[in-house]
Amino acid sequence: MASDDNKRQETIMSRNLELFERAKTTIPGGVNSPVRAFGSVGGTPRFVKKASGPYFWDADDKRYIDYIGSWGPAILGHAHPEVIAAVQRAAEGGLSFGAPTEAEVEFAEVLCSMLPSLEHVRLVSSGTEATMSAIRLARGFTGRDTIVKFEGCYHGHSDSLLVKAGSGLLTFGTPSSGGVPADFTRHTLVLEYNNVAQLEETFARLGDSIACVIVEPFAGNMNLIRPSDAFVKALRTLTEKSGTVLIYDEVMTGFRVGLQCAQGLHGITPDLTTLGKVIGGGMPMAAFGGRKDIMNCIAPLGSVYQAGTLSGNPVAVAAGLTTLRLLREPGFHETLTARTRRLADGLTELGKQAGVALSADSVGGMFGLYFTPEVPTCFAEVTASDRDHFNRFFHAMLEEGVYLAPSAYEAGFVSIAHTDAIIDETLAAAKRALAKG
Ligand code: KE4
Repeated sequence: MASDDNKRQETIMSRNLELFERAKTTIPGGVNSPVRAFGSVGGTPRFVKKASGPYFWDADDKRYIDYIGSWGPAILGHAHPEVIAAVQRAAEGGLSFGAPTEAEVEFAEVLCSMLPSLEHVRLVSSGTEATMSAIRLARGFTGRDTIVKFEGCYHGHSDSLLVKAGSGLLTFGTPSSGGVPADFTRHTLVLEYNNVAQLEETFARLGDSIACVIVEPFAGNMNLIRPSDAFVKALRTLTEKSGTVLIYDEVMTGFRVGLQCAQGLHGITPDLTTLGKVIGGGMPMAAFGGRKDIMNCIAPLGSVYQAGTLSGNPVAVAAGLTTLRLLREPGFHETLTARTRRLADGLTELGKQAGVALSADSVGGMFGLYFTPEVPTCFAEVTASDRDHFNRFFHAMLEEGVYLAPSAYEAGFVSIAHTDAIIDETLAAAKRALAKG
């Protein structure tokens, strides 16, 4: 006979499960983006009913402390009243015009004022669009075809980026997704993140034929992985020397790791930068920009075509402008960074106390949690972590009302609404979750 609590638990699962089963009848896998399906951790996705500040409530009104925040955008916490009000005001004037507006000019000016490397910027609607366009632009500007990315980094789902490392040390990639012709990835070189020697060898042999290097300046799609100082320096030095465009993909790190993004922390000026997530505050908004001489190649000025029906639409711009204004308030990033670091250090300490091989790291408002004794430095080390233990921990935390990224290979995100008390509550939950083994 199921106890009342088990019955309640089953009832809770039945509402999310019911929605998941229903979703699968019309949406592939029941989700509109694969990672949401809990494929990596198993179990039933939680269907969000509403969200506010650091919390969301699922279809059965169970509250969770949310450490995804829409995979980064919700840096202010969900449904910030000033963002909601700005979106409502903008919407009352019309949702989208397919014509320029003053608001998007102001938004471009704000982005260029906040990020010195942006001399010109073009607004788009997703990170995928931003990176796809930046790569096409780099190829058009240099007249070269070869591009370099790093294993474990994700830059959206455009064809030439859905590629896995070739078999040999410097062999070109092969498609990592169905539906991508081998021809579409044969110009893509996949190297190892933080492998300076391999990067140097690649440029020694192929430098003059490489159009661009695209890199996550702090990787967040193979969990959080920091670049070494030597790697950061080599990326800039080698690309500068060979006339290769250095693209900092800051879709995730942009205004998340600091007010001047990862490039500000690195002291590096990339040639192009892609942005997304935070700059839209949860609305479909992304951007690519950088050196004017490169941006002058984009249509209608130059031959590199790029376009978008909803690019720069006033509602997304209103959310972005308000978000960027609020995160510029004095002390915002210092507070966010300190709280995120307290979470990471607290998790590391709990792992030690529980005798578990667990480590954690953080940069600004993003963190990594690894079931490995040491913080990993590359994709191979991340994949060596104890994924089964992570999955048990993930579900134990879900039961505790804490929502982590549903994959051992994703970073987590803290918002300014995650107070010290909420970090403490999370650590107390983690202690109980670790005790379950
Ligand atoms: P979108 O097309 O999903 O807006 O952005 C693609 C993208 C580009 N560059 C970086 C560094 C990114 O992290 C992303 C998207 N990040 C994932 C999170 N791992 C989005 C979540 C999802 O795919 O549902």
